[in-house]
Amino acid sequence: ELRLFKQLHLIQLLESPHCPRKTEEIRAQRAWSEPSEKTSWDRADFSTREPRGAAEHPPGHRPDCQQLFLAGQQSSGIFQVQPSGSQPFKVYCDMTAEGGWTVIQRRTDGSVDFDQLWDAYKNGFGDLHGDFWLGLEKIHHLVQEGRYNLLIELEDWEGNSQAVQFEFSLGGESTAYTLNLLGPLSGELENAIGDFRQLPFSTRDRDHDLKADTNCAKHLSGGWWFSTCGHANLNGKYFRSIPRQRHERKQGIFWKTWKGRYYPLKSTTMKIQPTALEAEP
Ligand SMILES: [Ca+2]
Repeated sequence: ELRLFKQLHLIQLLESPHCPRKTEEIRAQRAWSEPSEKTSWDRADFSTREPRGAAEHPPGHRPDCQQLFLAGQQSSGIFQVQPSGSQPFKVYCDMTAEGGWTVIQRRTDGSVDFDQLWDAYKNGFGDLHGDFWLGLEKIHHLVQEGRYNLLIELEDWEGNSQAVQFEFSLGGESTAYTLNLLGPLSGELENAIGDFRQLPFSTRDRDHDLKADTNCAKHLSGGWWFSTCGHANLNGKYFRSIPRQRHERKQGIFWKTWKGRYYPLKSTTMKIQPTALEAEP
C-alpha cells in the first residue's frame, strides 16, 4: 500500500494538466451533451420501462444480486432486493459466470443530470436501465449484510478500459456515508480515491471534504467522496469532449491517475459483491 501511495504521489508530481494530443483528437469530435432535465427517483421508479435485454423479474426478499445468483438467476437485469433493516428496492444485477454484482452507479451517455444535492445522492436518482446513482442509503444497507468489494470500471474514448477493486464499508448518514477502505487495491488502476483511508461523502449543499477553503462539490460538480477535490470524480458532468472553458474542464468525470485531471471519461460503472461468494450456511 505504501508503495502504491508513493507511486500516486509521484504521478501527481509528474502529471501535466492534460495531454495535448488527446485534446486535439477529442476536439475533432466536439459535440455537447445537452443537460437533461432533473430526473427524480420517484419519477424513474425503475418499473415503468422494460429493462434492456432482460425481462422484469418478480419481487423477492433476497438481500443482493449475489444471493439472487446463488438462487439460480443467471441473466442480468432489474431485480428487487431487500437487505436487512431496509424496505425492498430495485437494483440492476450484473450477472457473470462467477456471481452477481449489484450495480450502484453507471454513466454511459449523459442522459441523467448528476449535479444533484444531498437528498438526491442519499435516495438515488436516474434510470436503472441506463445512467443512475443507486443511493447512499441503499448502498449502506446493502453492505451491512457482510464484507463487500467495490469494483470500479472505467472506459476512455479510445476503446480502453481499466478497473480497480477493493474491500470497503460505507457508514450511515450520521457518518456522512463515510467510505472506508478495508483492504489493498487490485486491478490496473492507480488509486485515486483512497489515499485517505476514510472519506465522507460531499455534495454542493453538504461540504464534508478535506479542503478547508473550498467546497469541492461546488468547485467541481456532483456528489462524491471528495478529499482535496482533484483526485477523482465519477459523478461529474458528462462531456463528450474537453470543454474549452477552464472552469468547466474541472467539472467532468475523471480519474486523475489514469487519464489525468481533464480527460472526460466515456463510461463508468461501480458495482459491489460480497467478498465471500459462497451462500450463507
Ligand atoms: Ca471544503
